[in-house]
Amino acid sequence: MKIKRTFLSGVAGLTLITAVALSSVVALAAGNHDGGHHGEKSAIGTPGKASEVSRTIEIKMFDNYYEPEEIFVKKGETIRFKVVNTGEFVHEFNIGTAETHATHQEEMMMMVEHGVLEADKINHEMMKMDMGNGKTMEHNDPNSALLEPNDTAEIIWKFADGGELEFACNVPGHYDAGMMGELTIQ
Ligand SMILES: [Cu+2]
Repeated sequence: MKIKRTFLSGVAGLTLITAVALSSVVALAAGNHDGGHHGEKSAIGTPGKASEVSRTIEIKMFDNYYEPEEIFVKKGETIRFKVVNTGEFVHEFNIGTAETHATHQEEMMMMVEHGVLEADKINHEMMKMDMGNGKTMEHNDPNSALLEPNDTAEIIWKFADGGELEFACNVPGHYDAGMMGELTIQ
């Protein structure tokens, strides 16, 4: 048992070193070409073209989970997501990473604090308000849809060749309640 564990941790250690080395190369490359934020977006994927859609995946939102609970896509595949909120609360379908979701949850907490987002209602007019720094709380990122009960949305998304992605609802409390799923690129 002891030998096995040492062997395993050795392999894990090597993998970690390789991963770190690779990710710094990727980070450098991204930094050279298009800078931080954009590089981060392209790791998630990019908005897709309708003409390149290979399949449609229907996503049902409930309080507080999705159906399906997991999504599998192919490298570089363009998917049309048809999202419907069958719950009684506002929900989001957002394609990202654990990291981008954490950041987004803070922003959505701010939306709740400002009364822009209520449990079952989105105050669209308030979203357009200037926050005093030229920024608004508008919520129209191409990788996400924020829906009131019975609302539907369509997202066409082209995935990259890899990455550990998650789809999630960043309405405060929902992610922690389990409203997220793994998105695997095969
Ligand atoms: Cu939700």
